[in-house]
Amino acid sequence: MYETNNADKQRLVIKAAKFITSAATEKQFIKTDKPTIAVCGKSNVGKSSFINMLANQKKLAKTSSEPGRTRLVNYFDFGEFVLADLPGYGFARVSKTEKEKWGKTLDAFFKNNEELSHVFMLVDSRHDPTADDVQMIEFLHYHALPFTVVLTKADKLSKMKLKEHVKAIAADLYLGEKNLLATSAQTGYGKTDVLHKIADVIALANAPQEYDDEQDDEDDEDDEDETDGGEEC
Ligand SMILES: Nc1nc2c(ncn2[C@@H]2O[C@H](COP(=O)(O)OP(=O)(O)O)[C@@H](O)[C@H]2O)c(=O)[nH]1
Ligand SMILES: [Mg+2]
Repeated sequence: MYETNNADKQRLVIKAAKFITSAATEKQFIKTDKPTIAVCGKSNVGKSSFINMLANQKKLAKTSSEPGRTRLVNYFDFGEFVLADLPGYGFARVSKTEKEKWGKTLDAFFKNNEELSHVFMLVDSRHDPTADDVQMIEFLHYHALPFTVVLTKADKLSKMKLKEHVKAIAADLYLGEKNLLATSAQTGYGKTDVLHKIADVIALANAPQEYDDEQDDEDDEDDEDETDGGEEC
C-alpha cells in the first residue's frame, strides 16, 4: 500500500514525549522557542490516538470513544518540537455559545503564533470530509498556514478502498493526493511518513533565514564592482 522510498530522507527518533500543560484561554497559550506543530480535526477523528502513536505511548493524550471531551489546547514536548492538540470541532451537542468560544480560541491560536510551523489536519479516511472540515481548511488557507491532511483509521478500510478514499478526499478538498498521509493509530500504518514530514518541518523551521536586507545590500555593491571594471579578473 503506498510504498514510498524513504531511505534517503531524514530520520526523526522520538524518545520521551511529555505533557506540558493545557490552555483553556488565549492567556494560557505557551511561548516556546521550539517549532510547534498543531493537530486539529473534528472530535473523535483520532487526534489523541495519533499523538500517542507518534509518542510511542498509550496514554500520553487521553483518548475517548465519546466525542467532544477536549475543550483545551493540550501541549506536548516532543524534544525537537512542541505538539499542540487543538480542541475538536463538529460536535453536535455543543451549545452555540460554546461553539463561538471554540472559534475564538482557535482564531487566537493561529493568529499570534510565530512558532507555529505546521498543522496536521486530521480527517477520517472512511468518510467524505464534513462541512466543518472544509471550513477548517479554508481557515488554514486564510491564515496562510502550511498543513498536511492526515487520514485516520486506515485500518478500517481494505487497501483498495483506502486508495479510492484517498483519491476522493483529495479531490473534495482540492488537494493533491501527495498532500494526504493515510495513517492508522492502531497498526502504526503511515507513521514513518508522518515522522519524515515532521523531520522536514523541523529542518525548515531551524534553517537560517534565506534573505536578510544587509546581505542584499552587499550583493548589490558586488554587482556594481563587476560592471565598474572587474579588477578581480
Ligand atoms: N480502528 C481505529 N480506531 C481509532 C484510530 N484512531 C482512533 N481510534 C478510535 O477512535 C476513537 C476516538 O479517538 P481519539 O483519539 O480519542 O479522538 P480525538 O477526539 O480526535 O482525540 C477512540 O475510540 C479510538 O480508539 C485508528 O487509527 N484506528
Ligand atoms: Mg482527543
